[in-house]
Amino acid sequence: MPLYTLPTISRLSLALSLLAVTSSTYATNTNSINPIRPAVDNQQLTACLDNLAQKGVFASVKDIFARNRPTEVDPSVLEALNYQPEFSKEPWDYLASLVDKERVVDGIAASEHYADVLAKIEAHYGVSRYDVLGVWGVESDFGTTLGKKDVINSLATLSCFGHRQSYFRGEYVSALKILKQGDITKSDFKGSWAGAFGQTQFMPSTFLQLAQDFDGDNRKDLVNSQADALASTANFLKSSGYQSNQPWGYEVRLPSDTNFSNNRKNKKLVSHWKNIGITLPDGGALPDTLSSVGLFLPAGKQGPAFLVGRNFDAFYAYNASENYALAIAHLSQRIEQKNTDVNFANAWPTDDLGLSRKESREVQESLNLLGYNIGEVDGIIGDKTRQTIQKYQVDIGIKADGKAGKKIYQRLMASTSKLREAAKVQAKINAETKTAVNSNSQSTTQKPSDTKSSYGLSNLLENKTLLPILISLLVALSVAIFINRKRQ
Ligand SMILES: [Ca+2]
Repeated sequence: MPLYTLPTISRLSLALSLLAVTSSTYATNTNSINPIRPAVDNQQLTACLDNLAQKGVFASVKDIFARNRPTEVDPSVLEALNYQPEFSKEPWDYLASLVDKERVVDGIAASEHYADVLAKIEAHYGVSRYDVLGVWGVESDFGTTLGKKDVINSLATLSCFGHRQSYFRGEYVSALKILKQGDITKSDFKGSWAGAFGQTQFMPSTFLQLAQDFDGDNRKDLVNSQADALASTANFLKSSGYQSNQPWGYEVRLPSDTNFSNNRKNKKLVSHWKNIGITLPDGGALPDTLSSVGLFLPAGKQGPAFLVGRNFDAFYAYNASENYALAIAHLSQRIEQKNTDVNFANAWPTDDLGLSRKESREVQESLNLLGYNIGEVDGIIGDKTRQTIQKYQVDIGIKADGKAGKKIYQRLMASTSKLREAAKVQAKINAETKTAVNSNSQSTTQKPSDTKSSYGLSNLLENKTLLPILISLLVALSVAIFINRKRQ
């Protein structure tokens, strides 16, 4: 979500309050939000909106305000506002889910599918198509994850309750202006709990300043039009100081005998960094593609190191977080290189790396198979998943840190391999039975005896391939029941 808004609004303080559930990827996972239910009621909302209706700032949107007044508080929005993360997230965990193989593959496909419009945007705004794709992929997973909260209802609630009412009232007025202009319809106006919406996840005030109509239909439709959304992202980056034909920076190798501190804002000539012994990861000389760069060390001197320029700062402007900016930079580069290996040349300083979304889904599925109630399998590691991992760690007698990394992933994969195999077989049987039933119900000539499923228990027992799997399933189920009993 871009936090580039009116200069009178403190982006930093908002950033601090929003960072906990910063990108839409996390904000939409309500499973991960603690149930801190504020004491508010619908009558208070009505009284507050009556009061707002009298304020001058709402005068220009009086009619549209009256026609779209919510009557009920959305408590989940206030829970999200008050959310305090229970577990800290290391940079390698953050990067692993935002820049995984799946997202790079999707980005490469998007670069080909939208090649024509991306070329036009690149020519018009002077912003690399890969940088636009990097933002698009991180913000909304290439337009597939836009958020489900009604923006008007969320902003009405946040304008009347909570600790950011003044800021959100400005966004509420902006959202009503967008509705009045007809750029976004009420039914399309869905987004994160904080009101960021569309494929670019713009806040309403950012939309009013920077959204573009690039497909020429006289609507700035950041929900349905890829051309509008991608052009708006390019326009945002350009207005944040993006320099054409410059890379965001590059990964480097530091000399081992020198101390360095993390300070990307302290930009110096490339020659300065060369003179103190910094090279490319393979030992090659730093390129002269950027004149002035700063050193960014996301995990200190021992982890990956980067020299970054002005365009990295433009990514940062989108969401006031250096790791967020690195996610965009990294995704952009891997899409451009068509390289699905998302590891950096220098390893992160940990023996327990983060998980891709696929691995996170497998962790959740495995916990479900073992009888833990993980809820929705969404590949998002929120508090609920980590609390469940803690329970599992207690049950098997290892350190209960709730950490969702490669170590717990490998352990779960090993202990549920038979269960997952059996679940796959069961899913296949279900699918084939369904197909058989469908095909039989469509046939009018078939005899009743033909409709009998070929997967009855006797058939299963006769089937030499399925029998060992069935036995494995029974053994694995016994293990799951054993663990369950131990927990109780
Ligand atoms: Ca348009």
